[in-house]
Amino acid sequence: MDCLFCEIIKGNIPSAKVYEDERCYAFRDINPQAPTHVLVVPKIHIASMDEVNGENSAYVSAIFEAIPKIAAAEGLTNGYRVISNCGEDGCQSVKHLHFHILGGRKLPENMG
Ligand code: DGP
Repeated sequence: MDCLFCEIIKGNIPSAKVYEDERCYAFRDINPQAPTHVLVVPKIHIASMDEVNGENSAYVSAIFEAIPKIAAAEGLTNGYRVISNCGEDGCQSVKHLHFHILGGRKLPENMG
C-alpha cells in the first residue's frame, strides 16, 4: 500500500466521510481526541506541510475554504482548533498532509 490516506481518498479503505469537493476530502478520525475530530486531506499526495509550494498550494487553500463549512456542518458554533502535525518533532504519523479539526468541548490551552 502506497499511502493510507491516498487509499482512503480512492475509497479502497473505508472512512466516515463528512465533506468532499474537487480538491479535498474530509473524514472522521479513527481515534477521536474530542467529540468532533475530523481530518481534512488534499486529494493529491502531499507528504507534509514541508512539501507545500506554489505548485500545490491551491489544494491547501481549498482545505482552508472547506474547514469553516465543515465546522458549521458539525455544529461547532463555539469554536474549534485546526492542527497539522509535521515531521518527527511534530509527531506526524501519516505521511500525507492532513489537518485535524477538533471541537465539541473546551480544548486544553496547552498545545505543546
Ligand atoms: P497525525 O498523528 O497528525 O499523523 O494524525 C494521523 C491521524 O490519522 C490520527 O489521529 C489517527 C488517524 N488515522 C490513522 N489511521 C486511520 C484510518 O485508517 N482511518 C481513519 N479514519 N483515521 C486514521
